[in-house]
Amino acid sequence: RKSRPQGLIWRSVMAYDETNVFARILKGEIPCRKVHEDEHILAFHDINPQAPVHVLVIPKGAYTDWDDFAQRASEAEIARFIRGVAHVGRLLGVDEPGYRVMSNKGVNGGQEVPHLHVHLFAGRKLGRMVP
Ligand code: IU
Repeated sequence: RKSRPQGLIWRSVMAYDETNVFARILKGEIPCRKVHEDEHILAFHDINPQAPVHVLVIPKGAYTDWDDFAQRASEAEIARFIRGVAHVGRLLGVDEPGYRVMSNKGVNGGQEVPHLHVHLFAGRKLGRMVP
């Protein structure tokens, strides 16, 4: 029985679905309400907001989820993404009195779109998260 390609190669070839809706937004095939864009990230309003401010921030790189990103992205990419999310919070003017950042991973995390995204919720005092 042939052994399966291992680790990074297998993941990078097999994991990412290039037809997912956020890939199509990145390619400009589907419109979005853009908040911020640079070479590395895109931020846009969630189509179904769960708070007065509900923005999604995505890296432009082809990463399926938080774990894929942690495993394959360079430290520079990871740093840029985290700084990008915080930058978007300041652009939106919600860094004070604050916001919540969340990323769902996989079936049990409730992830619906298989391109890494961070939800930024703000605009009111948020309740405790009840799993
Ligand atoms: P999740 O973490 O994968 O469950 O979040 C996906 C989010 O993407 C969810 O909040 C949707 O409302 C949002 N979304 C969107 O903004 N635009 C779309 O075309 C689709 C989903 I499909």
